[in-house]
Amino acid sequence: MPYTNPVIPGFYPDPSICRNGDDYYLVTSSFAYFPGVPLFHSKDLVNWRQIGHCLTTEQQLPLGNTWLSGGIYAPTIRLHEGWFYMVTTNVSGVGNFFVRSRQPDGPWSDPIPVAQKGIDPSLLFDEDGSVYFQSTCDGNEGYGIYQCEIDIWTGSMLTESRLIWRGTGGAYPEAPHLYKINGFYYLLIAEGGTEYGHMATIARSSAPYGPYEPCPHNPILSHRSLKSSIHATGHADLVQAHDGSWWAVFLGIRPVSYPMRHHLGRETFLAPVSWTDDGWPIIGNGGRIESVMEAPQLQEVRWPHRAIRDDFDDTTLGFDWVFLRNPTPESWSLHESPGNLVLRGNKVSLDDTGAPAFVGRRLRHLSCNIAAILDFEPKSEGEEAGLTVFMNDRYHYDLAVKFKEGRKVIVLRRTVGSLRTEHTLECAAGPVVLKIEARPEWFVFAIQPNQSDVLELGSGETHLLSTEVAGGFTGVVIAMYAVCETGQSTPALFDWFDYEPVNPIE
Ligand code: 6LW
Repeated sequence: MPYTNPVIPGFYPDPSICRNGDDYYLVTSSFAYFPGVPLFHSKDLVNWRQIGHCLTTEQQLPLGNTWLSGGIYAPTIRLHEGWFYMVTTNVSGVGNFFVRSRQPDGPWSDPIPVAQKGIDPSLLFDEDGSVYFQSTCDGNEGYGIYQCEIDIWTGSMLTESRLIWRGTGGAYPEAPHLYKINGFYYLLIAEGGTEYGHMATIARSSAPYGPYEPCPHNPILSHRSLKSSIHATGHADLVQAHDGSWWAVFLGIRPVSYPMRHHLGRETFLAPVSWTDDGWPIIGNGGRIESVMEAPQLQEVRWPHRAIRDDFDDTTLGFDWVFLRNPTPESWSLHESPGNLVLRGNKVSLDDTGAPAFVGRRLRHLSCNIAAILDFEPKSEGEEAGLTVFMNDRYHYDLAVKFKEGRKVIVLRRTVGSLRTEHTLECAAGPVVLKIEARPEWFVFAIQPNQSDVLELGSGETHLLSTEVAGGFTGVVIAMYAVCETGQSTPALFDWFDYEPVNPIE
C-alpha cells in the first residue's frame, strides 16, 4: 500500500526517531518557538500524531530574546533501559543538554547539560554500558564529528572529545547518529549543507572511535543532482521496525516551482532502507526518494484528523499551537473568558525579538484557508490585535484591528525586510472575521465585519515569506497576536480559529 511524503508536512526539520515495541516516537527542531521539540507518535511510521513537546517549561527552554532561528537546533530521541532520552542544543543558552522521561509524553526532566561543544548531539548506548555522545563542532582537530563518553545520569564527560570522522569532503559534516549493527559501529551524518547540496553519508568501524571506513556508494541519500519535486534531502535517522525492516526519516523540501523555488520549510520524510550483501545501507531507490512510496508492511493505524475549527473551549491549547519565545503569563488566557482565547498585548511588537502576545501554528499546506473571529474594541493609540503570516520579525504580513488617530480601523500591513506598506480602513464596532487565503503564489487578505459581506483588502507574495528571501531555518507560522504600546491592554477575544487545507494530502 503506498504512502505520501512528507509524512509530517510543515516546517518540522531535523527529525529523529526511536521505537518502543510497536510504538514509534519522533522529535524535530523548534528554534525560538515555545514549547520546544515537538514530539510525535506513530504505530506504522506513516501516520503521525503530535503527543506533546519535550521542553515545556522556561527552565528547560529559556529563550530570552534570541533571534527566531536561534534556540533549539537538531534533537535526537533514544530509549534505553526504560528511559526516553532527548538530547539537543539550545544555541542561545546552555548549549548541548538532554532531558529524560519514563513516558514519552512526559513530564521530561530538568535539563542535564553536556560540556562537549557543537550542535546536533546524539547518543549511543553500547552493550558494555558505555554511553557515547556525538556532536558536530569545530574542535581542536578541526571541523567534524566529535565523540566522548558521558555519565548518562549526570551528563558529565568521562573522556575527552575526540574527532571521529570528517565525512566524505562535503561542506558542514553534521547531524551524526551512531548505531551498533551486527557488531559494526555505523556513523550516519549529513553533509553539503541543508539546502540543495544536502546529503546523507555513512561510515563504519569495528570500534566506536574508528577508524571509520566510508560506504563505497556514499551519499546513501541525496537529491543534489536530481530533477525532482523534492530537494535538500538529508539529516537522516535510521530505525528498525518491529517487523525487522529498516526505515529512515530525514528532512526535505518541496519547492513550489522554478525559479522562485520557495517552499513551506524543511519537512519530515520517510523512506525504506535496504542493505547490500556487504552490509551497507541504501535509503530509498539508490538514494533517491519519491512523493509516493510503498508503505511499511505494518498494521496501519490512522489518527483522527485535526478539526478545521479550534473553538478554544478546552482549558489547554492544542499541541500544534506555539508561542514566540517564552510567553508572559498575562499575555494569553483560556480562562479569562471561557470559550475564547484572550490575548492581551504588551509593548513587544512583531518587529521586536521579544515575546509578544502571540499564539500560532505552522503553515503546513501550500493552499489552505484560514479565518478567525476577533472581538476587540481598542482604546489606546497604537493598540492592535489580529492575524499575522509570520516568517520572522522582518518578514510578516499582518491583518489586524487597530486604534489609530482616535478611531478603530482595519490595517493590512506587509513587512518585507526594510520595506513596509500599510493600508487602513474604517471598522465598525463589533466582532470581525479575519480571513487569509494561503496559496503557492499569494496570501490574500479579507475581512467580514459583523454579519456583512466579505471584503477583500489585498495580498502579498508567498515567496517573500520563505527562507529563500527571509533566510533562517524556520517556515511560516500563522498566529493570533496583540500589541499594546501603553501597557494598558484591551482584551482581544478570539472565539474560534479555522485552518482548512484545500487539499489535505498536499
Ligand atoms: C541543524 C543542522 C543544520 O542543527 O541546521 O544546516 C540546523 N544544518 O543540522 C538547524 O536545522
